Amino acid sequence: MITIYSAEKYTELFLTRKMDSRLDSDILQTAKQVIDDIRTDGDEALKRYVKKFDGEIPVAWRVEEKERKQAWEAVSAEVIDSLRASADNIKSFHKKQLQNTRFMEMTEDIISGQLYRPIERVGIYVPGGTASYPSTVLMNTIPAVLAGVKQVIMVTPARNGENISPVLSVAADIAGVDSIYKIGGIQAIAALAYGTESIPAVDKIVGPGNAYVAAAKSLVFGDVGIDMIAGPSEVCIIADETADPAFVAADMIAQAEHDKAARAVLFTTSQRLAETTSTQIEQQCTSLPRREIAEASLTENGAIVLVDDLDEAFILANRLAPEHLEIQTAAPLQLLGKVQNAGSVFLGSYTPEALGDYYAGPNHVLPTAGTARFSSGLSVDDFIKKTTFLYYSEKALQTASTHVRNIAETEELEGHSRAVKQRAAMEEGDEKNE
Ligand code: HSO
Ligand code: ZN
Repeated sequence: MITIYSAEKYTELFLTRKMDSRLDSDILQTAKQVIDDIRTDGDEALKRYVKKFDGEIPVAWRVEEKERKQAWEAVSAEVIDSLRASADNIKSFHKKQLQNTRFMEMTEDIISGQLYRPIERVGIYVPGGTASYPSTVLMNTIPAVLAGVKQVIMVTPARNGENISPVLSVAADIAGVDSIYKIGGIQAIAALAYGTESIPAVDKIVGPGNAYVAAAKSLVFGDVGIDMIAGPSEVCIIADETADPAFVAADMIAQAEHDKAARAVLFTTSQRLAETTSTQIEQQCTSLPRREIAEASLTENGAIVLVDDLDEAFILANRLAPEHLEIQTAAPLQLLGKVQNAGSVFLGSYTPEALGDYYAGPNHVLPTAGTARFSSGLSVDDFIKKTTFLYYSEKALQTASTHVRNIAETEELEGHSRAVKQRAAMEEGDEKNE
């Protein structure tokens, strides 16, 4: 099912392709229309589009306290317990990302620094349908709450126009979501970005979604912040002969079951591991409930690549810039320094990606499609703004004035130059208020 490639062939097929634009133009056009209409007509347009795309309009958009309370009855004690344990781990990991306002310089004459302030209102998009995950509610909400966001608003489509999935509601309570609205798709992004009579406008929208949601997020970006444009999930595994093929196969399948477009790739120095992993993949897939999806993903997008040595594996992995990078080798920690581009790294045979997806603490909202070259996974920083500040005494300005004026005059911005000159007697001959 999965193909074994040489490093050269893999590079030619997967690493030298021209990147297609990640957003489909028809979808963008539809998204633009919906956004424009909701922006001008508010709730009335929102209703129209919910009816058109989802069929049923919820009686009330907002999930009332009663529904949130009832949701707890519908979720088992074990799952609640595990969600809580996971939330605790995510909290302690992300708490350490918090930074205090800091001073870069502090003398009698010059003070400078950076204020850290939370974004005021954040919208969290949670997909409906099969990709509706409580873990995603925790991963998106917890860093926002820790950052000090005043209002976290979650949106997720109602099932048949009625209730939302109870486990999403419970996860929202555990994570600290303030209010939940039963809307999804482009219309939810538009409503959050611009506000309607019943949906409050937010300052930033985060969370995964399908191609329509991604297109809508890209269109509202600029008016509001967004986290990223998420693509299909990916895992890249670097393994030597010491790796267990059953573990490697299991992790590739775990990725592949997400989506037919998901991508799992193994870079290995061992021919034997390449072959046994391929056999393991076939065997393990037979009993998988999402077999069809996983097999399609592994056949179309999966790859096992033979490399000469681990250095070559890292060259390829860094070019791929995968969302998840697993290192299953004899001494994984010693290789961490070779990682240049990856969303999140999982070290050793007993650190499957699934551990990070659900429980351990690092965020599972990560850059996909090679965007780890220039961006990072979701963190507390995504919910913080940094405002720089500066103080100069009269004396300090005096000292700086020549340099400022020289540059201002080169830019032919005399007003800038005078703003300094007004305050500082420049040289002999210069007079204040000249
Ligand atoms: N692997 C996904 C996260 C996830 N897995 C949620 C299961 N549920 C993207 O990092
Ligand atoms: Zn996953």
